Amino acid sequence: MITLMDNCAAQSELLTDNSELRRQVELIVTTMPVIDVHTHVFPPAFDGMFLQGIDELLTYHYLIAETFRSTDLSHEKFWLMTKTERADLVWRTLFVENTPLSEAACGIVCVLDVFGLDPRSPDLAEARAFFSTQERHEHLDRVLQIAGVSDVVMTNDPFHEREVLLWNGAGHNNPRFHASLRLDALLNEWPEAMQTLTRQGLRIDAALDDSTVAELRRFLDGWITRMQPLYMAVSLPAEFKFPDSDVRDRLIREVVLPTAREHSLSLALMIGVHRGVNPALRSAGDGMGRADVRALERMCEENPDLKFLATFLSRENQHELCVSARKFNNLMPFGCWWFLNNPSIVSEITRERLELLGPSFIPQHSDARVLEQLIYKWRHARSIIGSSLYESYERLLQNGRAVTRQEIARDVERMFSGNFRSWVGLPPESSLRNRERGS
Ligand code: RAT
Ligand code: ZN
Repeated sequence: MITLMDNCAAQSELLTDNSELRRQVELIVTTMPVIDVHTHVFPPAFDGMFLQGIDELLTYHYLIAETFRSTDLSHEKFWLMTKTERADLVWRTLFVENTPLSEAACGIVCVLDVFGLDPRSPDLAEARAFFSTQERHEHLDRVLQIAGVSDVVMTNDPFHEREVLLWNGAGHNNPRFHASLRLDALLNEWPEAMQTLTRQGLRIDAALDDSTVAELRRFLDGWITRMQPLYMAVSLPAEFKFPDSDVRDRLIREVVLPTAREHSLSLALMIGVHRGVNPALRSAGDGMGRADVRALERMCEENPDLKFLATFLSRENQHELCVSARKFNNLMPFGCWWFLNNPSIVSEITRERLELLGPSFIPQHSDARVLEQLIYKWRHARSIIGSSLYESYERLLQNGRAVTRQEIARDVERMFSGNFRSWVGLPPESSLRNRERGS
């Protein structure tokens, strides 16, 4: 029988053997609960936005873009199809007529395999039968448990009609789902946002006079009260400059940053997206470009009392982001975003972050849109983060300093949840759950 003392001794034992070190790193990284700091996943209460099952998985915009690499079908004809027909086409094209080699396609294979479904099936009958018979809440809990995700941060848009209805109604009461207040519509589509807000009865002046600024501040205050977001967020084009002379700059300075200050909320900046590079692809048509990291540095420098989470879409910006984070401790790099979420690039970015920042960053977020994507995205991420971390500990060992299991667990916990919790002020898991139970 293993006693408590044996267990404590094992935790603090120095790991001087490479294969045992690797085994322990893998074990800790695969079992440590993670907070998924940026997703587009919602709980079942968000009617029509809780996406799950094989048809949603296969019509993910990453896979739609890839399907057009291997079919002659026109975009127009594709968009005329029903969701079921689109899913059938994606399956046939990427999984039957071709080998599913890409990261997003391999992810589907992983999900099917986890649920004991045949990834070589000629059609989707078996998978559809399985997913359509899962009870939503039980399935949600099962997926979160398989993925090892303790908490999910949603992307919540106060300009999204369906969401607005939900928040203005019963809201949701799933304690594992947290909101983030997304500001894209306000900061990137100001003319349309102005019209929407005016329709809602706000007094908005295009010249952004003082009373408009006050009205916009009240608008955000109201949403913060309703959603209780963990942070505010915006995605920005590669050309984003700060300071700048456009309306976005004024909105950031006069509305967003003062709101962040007043509510002690971090601002997440996701920089480098080119929206609608190919509009015919709709949601699959966005591209990317290299951004100027100096804009982020200036924002951190001008606002030392505010905290920023940041991620860049271009591989070329990753090293610069690490260096910026060494200069500004109000800057937290997070995730390998979207087109970067491929094993070769995640590995490179994670290693360069470990080398430049130690454990003081958030290695990954899933960006999942469909529930079951959490399974493959986290399985793949854990495997690469584990290898990168093992390399770091092995180098440490070669240099004369072994680590213990306890130290590995401390580092992994910090990167998988601790850094985020302390950045956004989310209480530790146990106290949060107790609070929700009313104790
Ligand atoms: O990664 C994605 O799925 C993108 O479509 C975007 O949602 C991006 O992550 C974003 O949040 O803008
Ligand atoms: Zn996203």
